[in-house]
Amino acid sequence: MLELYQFEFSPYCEKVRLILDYKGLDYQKIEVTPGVGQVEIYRISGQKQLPVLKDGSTIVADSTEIALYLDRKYPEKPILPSDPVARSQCLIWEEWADSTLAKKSRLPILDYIKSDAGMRSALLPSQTPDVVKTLLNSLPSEVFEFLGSGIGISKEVISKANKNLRDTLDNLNTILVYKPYLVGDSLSLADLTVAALTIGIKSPPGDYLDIPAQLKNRGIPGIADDPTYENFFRWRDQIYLNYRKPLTTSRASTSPSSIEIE
Ligand SMILES: N[C@@H](CCC(=O)N[C@@H](CS)C(=O)NCC(=O)O)C(=O)O
Repeated sequence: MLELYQFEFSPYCEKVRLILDYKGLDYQKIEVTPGVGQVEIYRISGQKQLPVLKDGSTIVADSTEIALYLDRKYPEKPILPSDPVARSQCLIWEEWADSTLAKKSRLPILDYIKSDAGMRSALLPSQTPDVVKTLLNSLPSEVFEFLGSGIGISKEVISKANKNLRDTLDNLNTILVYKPYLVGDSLSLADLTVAALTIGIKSPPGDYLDIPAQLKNRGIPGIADDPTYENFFRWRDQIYLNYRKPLTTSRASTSPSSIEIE
């Protein structure tokens, strides 16, 4: 079976999970412990970031490489258009989402996480002892405010980043009012990437992510709940409804294991 070395709340890992589900491929998730677990990832893939896919003796790192690999190796339900122009447009959208959309989302998400205790503990590896989670939850958000300002994130910078992200969501929202797919007339890697890369802005409402229930269908206040982007999130959630497989086990029973790679 395919094995996906991952972080549960990583948008790049989510992109690969969405592609795997879309293609109907079975896979096993292996949650990697940040830091120590990544040493082994470096050993097997020559770099330390996740996702990494293991398919028999083949190891593929980087969500784009994994997407291309999966479409080559498992061509049923293709995610890349066969028309060369559409294919190039699709890859340009994908690259835009992986870089620009991800970058525009980063600060607004960080700001949201640091002011939300539930969110902070949700992003810790599931095997983090409860005592550490409780301690982190009990810290007032001013502590995180202070840490934030220590690395130069002022309120003005955050508000500019929020405005930037809003402008981008506005554009996506408008495009999707007029057409159901970002490229051509069928679902492609472009749609799957944009859908997955926005889970941190607002998590999808269903039971897809191994995060506490109270964080589902929630996101950056003032953006996730703004009706201006309703069309975009309806489009995104429909992709989830159509293609993403819901979790089959609860958070408690899928706690991460340390990685084992022969
Ligand atoms: N270009 C990579 C980016 C992957 C990436 O940034 N992964 C993050 C998780 S969201 C990561 O592994 N961060 C840990 C680190 O950089 O050490 C891809 O598309 O897979």
